[in-house]
Amino acid sequence: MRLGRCELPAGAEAVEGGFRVRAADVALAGAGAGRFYRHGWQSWSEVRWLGPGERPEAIEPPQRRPQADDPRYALAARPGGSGVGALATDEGVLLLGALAPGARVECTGDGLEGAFESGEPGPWFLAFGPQERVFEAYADALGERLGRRGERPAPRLWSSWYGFYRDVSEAGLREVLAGLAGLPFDAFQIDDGWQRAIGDWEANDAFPSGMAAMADAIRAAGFTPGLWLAPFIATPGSRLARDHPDWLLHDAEGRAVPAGDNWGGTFYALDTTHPEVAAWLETTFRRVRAWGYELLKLDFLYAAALPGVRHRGIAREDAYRDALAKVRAICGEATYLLACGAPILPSLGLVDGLRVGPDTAPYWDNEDRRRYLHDPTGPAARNAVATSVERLWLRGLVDVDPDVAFFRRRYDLLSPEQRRLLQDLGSVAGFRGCSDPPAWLDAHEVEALRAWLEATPEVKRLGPRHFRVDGRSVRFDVGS
Ligand code: 9PG
Repeated sequence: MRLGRCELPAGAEAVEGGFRVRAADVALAGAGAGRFYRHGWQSWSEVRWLGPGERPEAIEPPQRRPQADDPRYALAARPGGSGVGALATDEGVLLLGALAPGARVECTGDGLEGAFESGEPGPWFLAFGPQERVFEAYADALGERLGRRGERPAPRLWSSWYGFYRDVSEAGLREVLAGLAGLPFDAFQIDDGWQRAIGDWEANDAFPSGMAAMADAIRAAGFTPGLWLAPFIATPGSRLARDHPDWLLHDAEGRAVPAGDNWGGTFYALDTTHPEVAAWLETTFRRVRAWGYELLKLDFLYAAALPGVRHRGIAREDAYRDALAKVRAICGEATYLLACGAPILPSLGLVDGLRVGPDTAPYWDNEDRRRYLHDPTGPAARNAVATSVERLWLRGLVDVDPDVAFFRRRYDLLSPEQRRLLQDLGSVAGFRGCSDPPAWLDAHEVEALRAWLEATPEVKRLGPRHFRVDGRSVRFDVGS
């Protein structure tokens, strides 16, 4: 048996839509040159079909941008991606995907090589055929192995982020709640800005009535209360980091592992395998649930899977999945968990929704960062579209969140066509989110937003990035 032009690895057995094999590493050689499906590590990391022989330049400065992609492979010699890779030649698409966390797949030039970072054998899925079919078969195999969620329609979500950014307050959000009356949103999610510090998950002074009162107000307005947290990181100024420096993930030299730069400085990862961190996570999530929040946007999750020396010596993506499973167990099955900045494979089966691209923005491109720093993960509508559309195959395993669409023209630099593209992406993904403060919308824009939230357009896939949405041809091509 062969897989396109490649020889099947020893021990491979035929399964629905492809083959399975258990191995520490798998090599598929002789496929010929082709385009390589490069699957970035976490929600924000780039996903793109590289041209034959194309090798993207390292994101600048290398290894100091852990929030963009897996820092462990920032300087890898060969193009590669997280969990899954595919090679498209004239004959078809060859796919090699892990069915467990902790694997990387690289392009050799005329084939694919996959390996589990731990060096331990693990399950792989292999397939050859038309692009849509091999990814569908892989998704089915992943669902069987890691579990499926997101079988109900995704909640239509209002989020505070792309309207107010960190500048949220009880007074401001109460005004928004009043303005949203009658609009068909399911959930209202307070984003970053409510907390005392990253690590100190208590209301700050902008929320004088406290977070439980805020949840009550949201429910009274007819929406499911939602709240943003970044549970696996801390800023150095937080009480958490000051009182418990030993809770941070450390490297072999004993230095705290930086997880990125934001909030005016470097922030750090927690060692979620530390028993005291596990206990603190339990207290934190019990408190947030007791406040009345039933949708939790969990952000910067990749931090729990960064390379480092852990209290319990398990593979980093297994440590992440363990921590996430604990969060799920504490919150219960009924809580909607929306993962963001999250390693993709290790989140499957545990979360209801998953952000599948970088942040969108009320502007198209972030060209300086994209071109000069080789970083395609900066906030920009273009970047969000480019990566999200390459992860639509995850639908059916999880709600696929391509980030919000805009309806406002105020504080917005998008052209009508670009605004429309984001709206269509929400429709195609089946996940509709918006951050527009209703006070910024004129009557026409409110009606467009209402129609979009209510619609269930007929969507047909015509090509990898080409769709028909209610009879209109929509192409999610973003140019270079
Ligand atoms: C809140 C936001 C919103 C947004 C998330 C996430 O430094 N960074 O690289 C960086 C990346 C993403 C990011 C913020 C900073 O956005 O995706 O929806 O919740 O956090 O801070």
